[in-house]
This record gives sequence, structure tokens and C-alpha cells, in this order.
Amino acid sequence: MSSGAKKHTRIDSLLSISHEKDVDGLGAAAIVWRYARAKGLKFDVILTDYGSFEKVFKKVSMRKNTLVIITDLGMDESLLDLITEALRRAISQGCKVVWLDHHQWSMKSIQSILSLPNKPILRVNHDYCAAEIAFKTLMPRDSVSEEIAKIAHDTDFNVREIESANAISDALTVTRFNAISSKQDMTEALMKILTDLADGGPANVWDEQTQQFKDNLLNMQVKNYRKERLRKMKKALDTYCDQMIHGCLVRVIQLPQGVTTTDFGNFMANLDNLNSDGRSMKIADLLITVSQGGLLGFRRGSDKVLCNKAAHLFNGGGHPYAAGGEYGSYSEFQDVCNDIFLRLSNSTEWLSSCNDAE
Ligand SMILES: [Mn+2]
Repeated sequence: MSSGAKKHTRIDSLLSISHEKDVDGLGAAAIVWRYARAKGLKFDVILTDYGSFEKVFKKVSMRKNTLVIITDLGMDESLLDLITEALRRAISQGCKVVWLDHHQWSMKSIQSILSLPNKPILRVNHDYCAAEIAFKTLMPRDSVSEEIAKIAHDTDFNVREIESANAISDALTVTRFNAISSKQDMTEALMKILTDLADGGPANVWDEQTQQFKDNLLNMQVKNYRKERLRKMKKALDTYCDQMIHGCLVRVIQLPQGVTTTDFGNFMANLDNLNSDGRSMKIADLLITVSQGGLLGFRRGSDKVLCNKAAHLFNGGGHPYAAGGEYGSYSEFQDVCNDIFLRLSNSTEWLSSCNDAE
């Protein structure tokens, strides 16, 4: 070797950056943590959400000799230059970048990351959730990581078959709501669940035998949260608008405060809930939730409709089975219903059978 050969510094630490909002992001971070342990790397984690990338990548740009692993976060296109520059700087200080995700990536964003020095790894696959990609890429022979990936898949694809997945999802929601209302740092607030998950997988957080959380305080918090959530969702059934449009039953309903669209969507897709307390309602083909601030959630009760195409009529997007959009602030709920029905009547794009030509 010539003395002029590039000096390689050793990677001695790992910085995990993952999505704070769901079990997939949390699970991916737990798997990355297990990887750090297996490799003997000092571990740091930042759990974050879109809108905070500027702050997060500033921290990344100051790292030295660090393996930076980003999971369950897509590229924020409006910050593409800032993000690539932060990564470039980190790489020049001996860092290496691995980005594992399952969201939509533009060609431009993919190329920006892949053209960085020191062979960055970017793996984007829509068929799996991020925790599954982390498991397959980093810890394929680790059974605990496999269990974590399973519960992430169950919640991310809304399969809802694993009890511990539902429980941990609710625990995450409670903890996040508490952190937001007390203005606590999100990573700090979620550290206990993340640590327990990384130490021993879902079984270390939720006891299948007793159907309880191992942490008593968390157990009580989630129990109260579920009780309160059920009360609010039942109450929300007092006001809604139904209309048949292009042969589909469309329902608009107000999203109760402190309830996630996914939870409310699941509640509204269960006939038992719709046919209690003297009610008899059908499951809507298309359910649209309206939040207090005028955000819209789209869920479907049949595959006759495409939620992403419906959301597209309201400045939004997402998946065929779940999407989000925007209405804007309002005062009369009935006006919102009328507007939404009118816009859906004027389009057939959101019907799946009309979309075959695409
Ligand atoms: Mn995800």
C-alpha cells in the first residue's frame, strides 16, 4: 500500500433515525438497535416525523465515524438539497449511510442518495413494511427481530390479527398523546417501549398469557385510553351523513378528538358496532372522517372504491385502502358533507372498476 492511500477510519457508532408515529417505525428502530449490539457499536436513536427533518439532519451532519441508518421515513422532497448536503458532510467525516424504506421515492431523490460517496445503501420496497426490510437486511437470522417485524406488518398493513401488535400500537398512541400534551421530547417519551422491544421483542412488552402489559403504569394508561376511545367512537355515531354515489354507499363522519383515523376506521368497519344501542347501519363502501381542523381520512369497506383517488380530489393521497386529504376549516358539518358528496358525484376516478384502463 502506498502511504498516499486513503485512510479508512473505523465506524464505531450507529445513529438510528426512525419514524416516531407507528409500530413500524418503532419496530425498525428496535431491530437496528439489535444490529448495533450484534456489531458492538455505540447506539443513539432519534424518533421523528415529517416536518422535523431539518433539525434531525443537522445532527446527522455533525456525526463522525458513524453508521447512519434511516428507517420508515421517505424523502422530504422540499428538503432534498439540505438532506443530501448533511449526509455528504457526515460521510466526509467517516460516516456511512443506510436508508431502508417503503414509501414512494422519486427518481431524483433516489439518485441524490445513491450518488453520495462511500457506497450508500438505499433499499425501498413497497411489498414490505420498514421493520420487515430492516429484519431481512440487517438481522435475518435473529428470531426476536423476526417477531418485531411480524407485529409491524400486522399494524402497517392493517391485518389486525396479532393481539400484541394492537396492544403495542395503542401503547404507542397513548405515549405519543401524553408526550405531545406535556411537550416532552418524543424520543425520550418512547425510550422505555423501544428499549423493552429491542431487549426481548413484543413478548417483553406484552404478556400473551395474562393479556396485560408487563409495565403496570402502561397497562393502566392503555386500559383507560381504550375505554375512553370506545365511548368517544360510540358517541360519534350520533352525527353522520350517508349518500349513495355511483352505486356506492359513502359516509362522512366527524373524527372524535384523540382517536386515530385507523382506529375509528376499524371501528366503523365492524357491523357489531354499527348495530348496537338500537342502531342498524350498513358498513359504508367509502368512509370519510373529518377532523376538527378539517383534515380528511379515507377508509373503505369494499374494494369498489379507491381511497387514494378519492383523497386526490381533496389535495391528498395514499393507498387504495387508506388515504388522507384536506377540506379546510369549517363551521357546519352538514355543509362539509354536501361539498364532499358533490365533489365525489362529479368524478368517477375513485371507483375501482373505472380504473382498469390505467
Ligand atoms: Mn411504515
